[in-house]
Amino acid sequence: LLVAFGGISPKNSQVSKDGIGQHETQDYVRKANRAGIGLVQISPIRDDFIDEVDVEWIAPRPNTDTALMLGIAHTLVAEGLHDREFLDTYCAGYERFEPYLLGDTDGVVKDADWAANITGVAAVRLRALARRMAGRRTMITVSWSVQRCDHGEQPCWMAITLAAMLGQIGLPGGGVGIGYGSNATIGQQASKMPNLGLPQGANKVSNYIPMARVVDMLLSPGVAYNFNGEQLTYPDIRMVYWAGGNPFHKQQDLNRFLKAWQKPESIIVHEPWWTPAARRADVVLPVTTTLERNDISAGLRDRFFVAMYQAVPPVGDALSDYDIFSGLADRLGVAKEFTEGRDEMEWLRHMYTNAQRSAKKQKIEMPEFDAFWDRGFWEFHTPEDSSILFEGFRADPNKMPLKTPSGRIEIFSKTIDGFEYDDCPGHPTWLEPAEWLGSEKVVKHPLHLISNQPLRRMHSQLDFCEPSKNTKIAGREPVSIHPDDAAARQISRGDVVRLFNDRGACLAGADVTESVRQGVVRLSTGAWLDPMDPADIGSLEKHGNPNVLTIDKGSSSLAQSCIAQTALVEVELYVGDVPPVTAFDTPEIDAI
Ligand SMILES: Nc1nc2c(c(=O)[nH]1)N[C@H]1C(S)=C(S)[C@@H](COP(=O)(O)OP(=O)(O)OC[C@H]3O[C@@H](n4cnc5c(=O)[nH]c(N)nc54)[C@H](O)[C@@H]3O)O[C@H]1N2
Ligand SMILES: Nc1nc2c(c(=O)[nH]1)N[C@H]1C(S)=C(S)[C@@H](COP(=O)(O)OP(=O)(O)OC[C@H]3O[C@@H](n4cnc5c(=O)[nH]c(N)nc54)[C@H](O)[C@@H]3O)O[C@H]1N2
Ligand SMILES: [Mo]
Repeated sequence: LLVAFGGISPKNSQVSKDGIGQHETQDYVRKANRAGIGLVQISPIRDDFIDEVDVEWIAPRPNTDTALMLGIAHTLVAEGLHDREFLDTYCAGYERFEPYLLGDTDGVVKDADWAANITGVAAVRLRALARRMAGRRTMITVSWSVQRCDHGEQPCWMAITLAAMLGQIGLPGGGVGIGYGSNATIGQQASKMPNLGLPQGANKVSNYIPMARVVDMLLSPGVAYNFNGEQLTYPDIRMVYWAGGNPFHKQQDLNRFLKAWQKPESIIVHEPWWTPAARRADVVLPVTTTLERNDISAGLRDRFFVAMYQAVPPVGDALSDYDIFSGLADRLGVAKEFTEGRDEMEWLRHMYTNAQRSAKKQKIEMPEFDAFWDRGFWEFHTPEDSSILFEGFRADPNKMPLKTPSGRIEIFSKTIDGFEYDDCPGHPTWLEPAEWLGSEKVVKHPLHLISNQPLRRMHSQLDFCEPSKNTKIAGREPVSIHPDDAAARQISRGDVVRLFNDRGACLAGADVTESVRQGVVRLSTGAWLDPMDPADIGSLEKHGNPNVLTIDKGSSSLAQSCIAQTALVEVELYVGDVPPVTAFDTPEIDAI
C-alpha cells in the first residue's frame, strides 16, 4: 500500500534540481499499480496522481493532514495494531507522545471521530484506512507542499511517527519518504557518480535570515526573532542584489512585499526577461539564458552528465552571470581570485576533470572531457539491486544510528522541547492553522486557496511563451473551482472572476472542474504580477498572481518557512470592463 499525502504529481516530477536525464517517476507509479499495490491519494486536487492508475482519492480539508494522521494513529493504538517493539528499539520518546494521542495531557482524545470533525473525512473511512495500513506492507509519502503551510513542520514529523508506529521503516516498500513526486529524482535508485560543481569560496558575511522572512527583515531592522532555537536580529539592508529568482513569484503577501521593496536605496536585478522584478529594479543587467552559453547538467541523484551546448550567440548586450560577476570582480581588483584565470569553457573542462579524478578513485568510468563533450552525454552505471531506506539502521541501530541527538527516530525531541515554542512543541501536535476551512474566518472568506506549482511552466519562468500561454483562460491564470462552488456564485467556465481577501485581490479565468475538492480553489503560482495601477499598492491584480492573497508569516519559530498553502479567499464573478493584461509589455529603451 502506498499512502501519498499531496499525491505523486505528474506535473512536479517533470522537474529536478540541477537537471534530469530520464523521467522515471510516473513509470514507477504505473508499475506499482500493475503489481497490485494499493494507491491512496490524500490531497485536495485529483490530478496529483496520473489518471490512468487506480487510486482511492481522499480529499480532506487542506492543512489538516496532522489531525488525519493522529486519527489513524489513535485507531492503531485503540486496536492494538501498533508495533511496540519497533517503537522501543528504534524510537525515542513515544511514551511522551502517546498520552497526548490518548488525551491524557490535554483532555482531547485524538480518535478517528475527532479527526473526522477537523478533516471532513468520515471516521469509518479513517478507521478502515488505519486497519488497511497495519494489515500489509505500507509506505507513506508526504509531498513538500504539505509542509508549505502554517505549522508545516508537524505533518512531516507526524508521518514519520505514524510510519514508526507501523514498524516498517527499513523494510523494502515500507516506512516513509518525504517528497516522492515533488521532484523527479526523489526515491530514484542512486547511481555512483562524482559531484560536479564550482568552488564556493568562503562568504565573509556570516549573517543570514530564513529565506521566507525577507519582508520582516526589510521592514523591521534591528528587531529580534526566533529561529531554530536561536534568537537572531534582522539586519538593516540598504541594497538588494537579486540574481536568479523572481521575488514577485517567490514571496507571499505581495502587497506587503511591495511596501518593503520601497525600503532599499538601490536594487539590482540580473534577468534575461522583462519580469515584474526587472520592472521594479534600479539597475537591470540583462543576462543570457542557458541557450546562449555552454554548461553541463549534472543532477545529484540523476545518472547523467549532459553537455548543454550554446545554441545561439548572446542576444543584444546580454552577458552571462559569470561574465557580469567577473567584470565586477575586475573593478573591485579581485578578478584573478574570482576567475582563477578561467573562462566559461575552461571552467567546464576544469570541473569535469576534477570530477573525473574523484571518479577514478572510486573506480567509476568516465570518458575524457573532449570525448564527453563531442558525444553530448555520459550515463553512469546504476547498481542492479535497489537500496532500501534505513536498512542499515534497522539491522543495527547502535552500529548505524541516525544523525539525531539520540541516534533514534525522535518522536519526542528534547532539543525542540527545550526551545519552548508554543507553535512547535516537543512532539507532533495538531495546531490550528492561521486560516483554514474549520475556522470562523470562513464566514467572510469561505474558500481555501491552493497555489500549487504550475502545470506548464517552472514557477514564473517563460510565462509569456506558448506552453504557459495556452493554459490561460480569458488571457489570465486559470482558477479551478468545484461545480457546486461555481454554481453558488453564478460562475461558468471561461468567466473572468475576482479572488479576494483582506490582503489583496486578483482576476483569473474560471475553470469549473470536479478535480478540486468542494471548498477549495486552485490558482497555481507564476502569473507575472500585473497590478491595475503599479503606483497604488493594493490595486487589483489583473493577471492571476495568487501571492497577492497569501499570508507572509513563518510556519513556526522553528523553521520560519513559507506558508503559501494557508489562505482563505472569496471568489466572485467580475462585472464591468475587463482590464487588459499588460504584464508582458516591454519598455521602450533608448539606444545608448
Ligand atoms: N511543473 C512544475 N513542476 C515543478 C515546479 C514547477 O514550478 N512546475 N517546481 C519545482 C519545485 S521548486 C518544487 S519545491 C516542487 C514542489 O513540489 P510540491 O510541493 O509537491 O508541489 P505543489 O504543486 O505545490 O503541491 C503538490 C500538491 O499538494 C497538494 N496540497 C496542497 N496543500 C495540501 C495540504 O494541505 N494537504 C495535502 N494533503 N495536500 C496538499 C495540492 O493538491 C498540490 O497539487 O515542484 C517542482 N516541480
Ligand atoms: N504561492 C506560492 N508561492 C511559492 C510557492 C508555492 O507553492 N506557492 N513555492 C515556493 C517555491 S518551492 C519556490 S522554489 C519559489 C520559486 O521562486 P523563484 O525561484 O524566485 O521563481 P522563478 O520564477 O523560477 O524565478 C527564476 C528567475 O530567474 C530568471 N532566470 C532564468 N535563467 C536565468 C539565468 O541564467 N540567470 C539569471 N540571473 N536569471 C535567470 C527567470 O527569468 C526568472 O525570473 O517560489 C516559492 N513561492
Ligand atoms: Mo521549490
